[in-house]
Amino acid sequence: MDAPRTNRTVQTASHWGVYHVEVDARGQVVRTMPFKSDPHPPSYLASLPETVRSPLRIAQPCVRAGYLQRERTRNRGGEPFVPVGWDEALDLIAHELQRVKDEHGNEAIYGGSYGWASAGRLHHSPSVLKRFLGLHGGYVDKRGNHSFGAALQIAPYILGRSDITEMVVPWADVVASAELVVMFGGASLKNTQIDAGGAVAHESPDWFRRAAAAGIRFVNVSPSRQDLCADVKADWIALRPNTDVALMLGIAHTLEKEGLCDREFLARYCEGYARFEAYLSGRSDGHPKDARWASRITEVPVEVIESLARTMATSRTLVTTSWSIQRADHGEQPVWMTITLAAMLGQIGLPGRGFSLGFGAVNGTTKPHHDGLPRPTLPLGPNPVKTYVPVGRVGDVLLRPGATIEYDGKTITYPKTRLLYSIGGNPFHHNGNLNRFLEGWQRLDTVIVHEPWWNPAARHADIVLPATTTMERNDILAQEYTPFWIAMKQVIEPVGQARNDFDIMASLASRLGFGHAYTQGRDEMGWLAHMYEQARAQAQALGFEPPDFQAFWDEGTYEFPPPSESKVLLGDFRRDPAAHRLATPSGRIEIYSSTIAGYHYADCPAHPAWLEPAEWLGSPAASRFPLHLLSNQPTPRLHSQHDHAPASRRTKVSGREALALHPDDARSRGLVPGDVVRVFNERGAFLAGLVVVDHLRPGVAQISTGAWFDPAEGGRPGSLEKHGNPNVVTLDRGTSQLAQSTVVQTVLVQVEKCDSPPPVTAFDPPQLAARSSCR
Ligand SMILES: Nc1nc2c(c(=O)[nH]1)N[C@H]1C(S)=C(S)[C@@H](COP(=O)(O)OP(=O)(O)OC[C@H]3O[C@@H](n4cnc5c(=O)[nH]c(N)nc54)[C@H](O)[C@@H]3O)O[C@H]1N2
Ligand SMILES: Nc1nc2c(c(=O)[nH]1)N[C@H]1C(S)=C(S)[C@@H](COP(=O)(O)OP(=O)(O)OC[C@H]3O[C@@H](n4cnc5c(=O)[nH]c(N)nc54)[C@H](O)[C@@H]3O)O[C@H]1N2
Ligand SMILES: [Mo]
Repeated sequence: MDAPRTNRTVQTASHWGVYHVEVDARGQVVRTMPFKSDPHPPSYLASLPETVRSPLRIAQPCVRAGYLQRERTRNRGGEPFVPVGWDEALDLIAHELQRVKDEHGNEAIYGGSYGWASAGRLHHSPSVLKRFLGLHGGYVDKRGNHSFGAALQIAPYILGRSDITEMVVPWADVVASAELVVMFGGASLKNTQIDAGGAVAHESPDWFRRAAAAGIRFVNVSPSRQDLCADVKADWIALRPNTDVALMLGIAHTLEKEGLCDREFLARYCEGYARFEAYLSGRSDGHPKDARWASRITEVPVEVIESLARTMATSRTLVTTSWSIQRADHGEQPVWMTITLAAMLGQIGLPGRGFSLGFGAVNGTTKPHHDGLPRPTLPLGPNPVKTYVPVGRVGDVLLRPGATIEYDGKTITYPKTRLLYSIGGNPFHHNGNLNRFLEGWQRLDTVIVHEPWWNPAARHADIVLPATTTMERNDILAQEYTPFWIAMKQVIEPVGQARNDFDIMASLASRLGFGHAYTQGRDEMGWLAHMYEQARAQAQALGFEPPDFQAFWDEGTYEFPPPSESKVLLGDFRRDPAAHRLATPSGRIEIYSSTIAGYHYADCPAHPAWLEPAEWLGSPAASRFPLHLLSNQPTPRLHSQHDHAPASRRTKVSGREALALHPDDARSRGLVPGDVVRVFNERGAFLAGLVVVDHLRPGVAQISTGAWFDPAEGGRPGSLEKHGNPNVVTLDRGTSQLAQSTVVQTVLVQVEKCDSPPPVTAFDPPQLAARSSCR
């Protein structure tokens, strides 16, 4: 880049918004300005500019001291790091990748690297890693995701499709057509700040206001009143966590009992309702799922359940279920039961009504959008290794190589992993039961991480390479639900010795003899132009007219014209179910699935059902651990990203992540706001700063995810976590044998005062050692 003498303004973008950065002649960030088309830019827009030069940036490649001595001490997270040169680090990695491949085969390499990384279509770290490892002979990949993994796996059996983010009704249709919106898990405004690949325009606050002005009635079914924006003055049904299916069954039973079901819809569009109805009525198991039964489980009064059922049946109703509800034990069931309940109401396929999964879980899914707009894309290439593991089971894989599990109707065998390569994700953020996970992690031969910052992922690696951030490179934003292609331009030179993930992989590829196959002779701008022109040709074939790459890059944005009509979820199917058969065996919505029946899974029966979660307020464990812990997405950051930025640190309480309790629960424990509390169960313990709130139901504790994992004794599984990372206490079992997805919302804890809390060290860089001192 040239070095200009005056301040410049450069456009770049993140998962949470497009912005302009003003930089001075020395390359210092002066200020950031939101994108002109964004009515409500998020509060933490400036987090990246603020942290780009943080003292926590990794200055140069580093190797764990014990690893460098080839002792394989397996004390990851508990040792200093030795700074090394780039060539030495790259040689070390290339040799190790070759050794593992030669001695153990490519199945010993785990490359399913999970994580949100950065926005941008070229420098998407997990993609550049997979392209590289594929050419190295392959890697074990992951299946599914942490966000909506249970829905992803069960939806094909119900609807014959797995495009979960398309199973959302657009806001405009809701405002135009719905009278009643019943939201299981609410639709917290904070979640719409972001979208994978980049939120461009934040419009949700306006939609809530329009919905309120249209007189639409909202019902927030959640342990937290804050899950729905105050503007819509929602009725709040504060059920016990993880009991949504029981409540839905109670509503369904009332509909049946009072003759309020749409029988015609069920007969014409659904398969197997009668078998479900036998369960609902209790004929098949002796337990009628009536409102009284549901009330005992959910603690929602019988009258509330019955009256809600009646209103739902007599209104133009939309039922929505948040992704959080399926991130729990038996998370497949709320998804199935949501669709079943909507089918009983008979409004599926009508504009603004029916059901939605994850309405408002991210920014874009409630917006009208073109189907399948082309996007500039870096090809991943083939992966010769066919072994894969469900993403939530990675810790289990590391601990139990050779074990078999059931997964989606198949038996899979865990591989023996020797080397784990992780870029663009934070395993000490996304995995459940971190103490058990750390035990598995310590069994690996080698862990390689690229990170911009000394965060928990970097601190628990053997070899750490400093990665650039978005501000230090060029890229293109092209998110599925935005009509924009946005140029993301390099704002500053790479900080310290940081390199782009793509360039790091290219250097490794050339050491391993497939450099050209990896780069195909293109550098960063070469790839961007190539990816852009390919997408442009596809767009032209669809009748759009994006300019050529240079013109796009100079202009900075291309906006697609809006779609001419808004799609109605399952609208075609409703209009003509024969011509638009679903891809299920019956061609219809399967309320009973013979395919799932054939799997004989006790934890995922053939129709939606209430199955007791492993831990909940109604279980025996609640006598020892009487609080259900909810760990929701954070307001001031994206997961663990920029936890070290001022926007996130301002929200800490007594230096730790805030844990919210109902006043009764605080009082009965003698706790006052600002106390440092110890939150614990049999799996672990963490510290947090107490806040006392009236928006939670009693018996529920709530903490945001994303506090950087900060164990009192680095590297030792089971030590006290000092900063407030909820995954120290969460479970790491699978939702069921069908989806094997994550269950982090299913967890009971106890909370007590911590009188002499150790200081938080999450934001102190690790100790660096000279090579000689560790011999
Ligand atoms: N208890 C609990 N746990 C949860 C959840 C929950 O609700 N409760 N939610 C789950 C869900 S839905 C999700 S999606 C996951 C999220 O889990 P993750 O996606 O793993 O979380 P992030 O903090 O976004 O991690 C991204 C990492 O990539 C790094 N990074 C950013 N840009 C770059 C880059 O260009 N190069 C490199 N090399 N690195 C980069 C960031 O510094 C950060 O460390 O967490 C899951 N975990
Ligand atoms: N600002 C910000 N926004 C984000 C993210 C972020 O990190 N920061 N992450 C994004 C990602 S990756 C994802 S997957 C989505 C996730 O979107 P969601 O899964 O919808 O988000 P959460 O905040 O985890 O959960 C929403 C609410 O569900 C409620 N809840 C939890 N358990 C239950 C239950 O058993 N029953 C009921 N009825 N309610 C329950 C909690 O009160 C919680 O506040 O959010 C995205 N949005
Ligand atoms: Mo997610």
